[in-house]
Amino acid sequence: MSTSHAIRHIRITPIAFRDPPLLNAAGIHEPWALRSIIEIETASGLVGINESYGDQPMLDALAKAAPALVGLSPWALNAMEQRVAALVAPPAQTASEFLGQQVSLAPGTHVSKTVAKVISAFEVAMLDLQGQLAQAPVVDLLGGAARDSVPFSAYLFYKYAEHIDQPYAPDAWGEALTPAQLVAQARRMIAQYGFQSIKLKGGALPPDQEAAGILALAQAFPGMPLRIDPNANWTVQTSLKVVRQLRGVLEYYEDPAPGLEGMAAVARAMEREGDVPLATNMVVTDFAEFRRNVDLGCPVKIVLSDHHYWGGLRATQRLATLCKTFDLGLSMHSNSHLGISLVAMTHLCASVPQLTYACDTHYPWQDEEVVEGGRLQFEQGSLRVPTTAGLGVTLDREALARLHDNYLHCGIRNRDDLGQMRKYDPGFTGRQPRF
Ligand code: GKR
Ligand code: MG
Repeated sequence: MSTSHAIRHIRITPIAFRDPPLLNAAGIHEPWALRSIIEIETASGLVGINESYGDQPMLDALAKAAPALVGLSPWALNAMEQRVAALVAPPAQTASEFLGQQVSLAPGTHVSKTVAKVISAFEVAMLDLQGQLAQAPVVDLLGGAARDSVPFSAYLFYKYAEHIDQPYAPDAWGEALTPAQLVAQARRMIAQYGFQSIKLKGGALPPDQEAAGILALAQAFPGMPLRIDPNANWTVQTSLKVVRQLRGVLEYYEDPAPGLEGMAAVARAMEREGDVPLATNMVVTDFAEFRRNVDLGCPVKIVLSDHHYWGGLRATQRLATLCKTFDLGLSMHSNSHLGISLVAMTHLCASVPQLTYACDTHYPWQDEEVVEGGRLQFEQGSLRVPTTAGLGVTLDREALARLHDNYLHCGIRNRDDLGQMRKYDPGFTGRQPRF
């Protein structure tokens, strides 16, 4: 390939966008969510883009690794991976060891994931460049589309009506703390996006109240697949109590109890009762943990992957092959994100034949965008797989400048749901499992 397409420059722009006061096991979302926008420019003037985490350690790692890409061909993904791995310090502990210290809701923020996250951040932007060079959508570079649209689920959260800091006008969703308010939230989200399955972020309110929320959803949406995810904030005993309350209602049970051992204990007890499969984005978060799950006889039956921390789109395809080998289901986890991240997920999911469940997305909770043309449009809960070159989205430079300005002024540099919750409740310990 001609050297004129060699990588000349990498730009990383941190951004912040409005995020509602969503409750979870760790506490509550801060008013601003952070992301980074990655631009890889070739000598010929092409620009490949991507979106990833925006916490300070990630920005530092991206800045450290970026110079190593200069001079590489956009096709040289393996060389990029080697250079990143050589530059970014390998973790001293595994993700599980980190998780053991403090249950975290966002494996993507662990330092144990830094190499995989940086590789993913650059890989997607390089695939975008490859697509522009080949005049092919990214999904074609991944082997072609197994489906032409990708289904997502309605991702419900318990929430307050407004942020305690009140940095901007309250969001339009209002409070959701009761089953009736939760059903109203679901109705609104489904009317707007057409989702055909529902996930409830739990682990925030007492488990009986959350079980009542799911039962109210089951009544309001008969036949709709339902999931609950308390992010390991329940003991094994509580997990079993809740799943019994929800017998016959759940499609899958996501991360009820802490650790692979906790999940295995829940699975063993449920097996005797022929209950729902367990899913995770907390205890199978890399290939080493995948192996541990296999060694334990696969208590976790569904892996919720996330290309942002699994090492990219190609690594997630490898994970998909492993899931098929071990007869495990596969779907996708999400964090607060914008359109570039969502469209990368869409290309990936289109390329994975055995995607077995509708994917998570926080997208309805965001009201800003960084891509030209504004917010992506769902049709009946699904996103069409782009057919134009590369990712099929381009940066809206004005929006990027505005969101970067948000970042400069918001004062947040690392996600801190626990610290934010302490503003509402100074005695909040964040102890997990809490229930
Ligand atoms: O956004 O509060 C949140 C979620 O709890 C997120 O942090 C989790 O990583 O959505 C995620 C999950 O499924 O665990
Ligand atoms: Mg989860």
